[in-house]
Amino acid sequence: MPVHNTDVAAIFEEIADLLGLDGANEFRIRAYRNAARTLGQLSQPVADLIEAGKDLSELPDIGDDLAGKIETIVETETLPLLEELEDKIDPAMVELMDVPGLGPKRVRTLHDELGITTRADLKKAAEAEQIRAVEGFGEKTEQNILEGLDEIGEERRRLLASVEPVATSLVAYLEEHDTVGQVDVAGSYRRRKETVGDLDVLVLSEDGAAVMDHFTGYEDVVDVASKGEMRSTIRLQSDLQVDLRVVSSKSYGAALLYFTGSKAHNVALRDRAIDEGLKINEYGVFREEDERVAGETEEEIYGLFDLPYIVPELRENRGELEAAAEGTLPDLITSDDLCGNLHTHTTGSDGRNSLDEMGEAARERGLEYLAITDHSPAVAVAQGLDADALREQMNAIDELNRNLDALRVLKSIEVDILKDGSLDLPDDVLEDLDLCVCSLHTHLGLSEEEQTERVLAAMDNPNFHILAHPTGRRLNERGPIAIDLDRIMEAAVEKGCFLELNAQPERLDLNDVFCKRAKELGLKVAIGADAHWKSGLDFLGYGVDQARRGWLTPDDVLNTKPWAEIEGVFDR
Ligand code: DGT
Ligand code: CA
Ligand code: CA
Ligand code: ZN
Repeated sequence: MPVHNTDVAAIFEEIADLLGLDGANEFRIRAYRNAARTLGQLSQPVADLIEAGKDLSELPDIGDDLAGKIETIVETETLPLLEELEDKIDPAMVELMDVPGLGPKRVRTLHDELGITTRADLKKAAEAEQIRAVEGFGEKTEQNILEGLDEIGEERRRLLASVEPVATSLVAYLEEHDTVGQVDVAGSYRRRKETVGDLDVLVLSEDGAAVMDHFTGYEDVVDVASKGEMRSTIRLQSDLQVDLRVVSSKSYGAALLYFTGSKAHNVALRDRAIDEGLKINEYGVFREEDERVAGETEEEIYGLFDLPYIVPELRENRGELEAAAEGTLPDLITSDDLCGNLHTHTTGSDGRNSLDEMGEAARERGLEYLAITDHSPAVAVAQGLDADALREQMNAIDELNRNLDALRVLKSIEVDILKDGSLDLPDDVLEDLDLCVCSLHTHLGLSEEEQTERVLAAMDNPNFHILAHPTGRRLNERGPIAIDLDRIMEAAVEKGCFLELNAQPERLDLNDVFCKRAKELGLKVAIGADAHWKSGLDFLGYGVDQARRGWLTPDDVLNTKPWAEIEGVFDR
């Protein structure tokens, strides 16, 4: 895999941040930032320059030392200095930079003046009004910090995708034990929430003590916070907390239902129980005098309330109990229903695999069609395609399609919506594409009114088909932009456009709530992997998870249909 200019720039930015946290001198920090900027604006891959024997120190802001470092990064994908700094700086301080308004310099000052190293310290100091007293800060900044902390939360929540391999290994380990009959990861993980606070694991066994010894002996455990026969809590190397409960078969369904949650779903179900003179808890459902009437399976418990089984993804008390009672639960989409992907990058812009490689990967995954959507020129760091380069790619796609039978590669582009609502490529080339995916990547700070008008104006172009990652959020990094999605969704229905559910684990944008809203408006959603390398196509599954949480059926999703059936909708 070639190292991109953006990768090198990211390492330099990271070094600059870490040097800032370390209290290094300003000139040294700025040297790395300037070099990162030079790399970001370079029109040729540095890897190619090096291969051609060019002297990198001739580039602006790159001296001999940085030129050498760039070569090391291109060769090894990392830098000893970066690793040194990562070892030296407390990761909690690095995380403090996620608080909006806090850069390395301010984090360093707060550390030196008030001894702040964690989000909890920061919150306490802000609430005690200590921050306003530090030079360079003030009441307003203190207020912003508190609001920022609220926004991102005190604890970092994990991306579902990053927790999945950890959970899978743990389950496999627990299943190895002789007395274990069943293992389930309940909680937000089972509901497939986009982020997870901790793991709530249930184990079916009649020998709690033995299971707990096995559990706390797992090689990935770094801390045992509590250990009992029925319940233990541990912390894994990745800092993830796991609550484990051992349950016997007569209560297993009740425990699974209870610990799957959500809390709001549990409370609503408990209210139904009270109405019927029943008591429901994690041990079972009971009539007066503690007579057990159900508990072994979830189906049995829902059945007691005359309800069909409700899948975990719907258990958020957003109308699922009512729908279940009326018999109108949606028949949710599954990964098998998807037959194409409408958002894919290649080495044509910032992807890591070639057109042919991405085609092959799509075929291996059984997809029937794959839209190639490289960036347009406005995304300079991604070295977007201009009209000529796009025409060239379109020819390459024709050629590829001649050699493929099971897969159809579609000509497309992820074209930037410019500030005035025009699209970043001329209409005559956009017209010749199969479809056009449109994105906001710049001017994300416009007011809600301006941003909404910008997108509405863009939708007036008949070449506009799908609005990609509509709110621009990046989980744990950046909240949604200010934009009136209700207006945009209504306009999309009217004009025949669509919105994407971008399936990248840190985007998942549209989110579950907006998916449900789209469905209510009769707007179909396109699930797009936004794959930048081959296995990026597997992100589609995370998109499907959120689509299910958003009540979507196969009919509510554009790319569950064969290309022949949807081709026409892109002819506005
Ligand atoms: P998380 O860990 O923050 O991503 O979210 P959850 O949903 O996994 O929540 P967690 O780990 O605090 O608790 C697991 C489940 O246990 C939760 O989904 C529902 C149930 N639960 C926890 N606390 C309560 C409660 O106070 N009342 C009821 N009815 N259920 C609760
Ligand atoms: Ca949990
Ligand atoms: Ca928990
Ligand atoms: Zn993209």
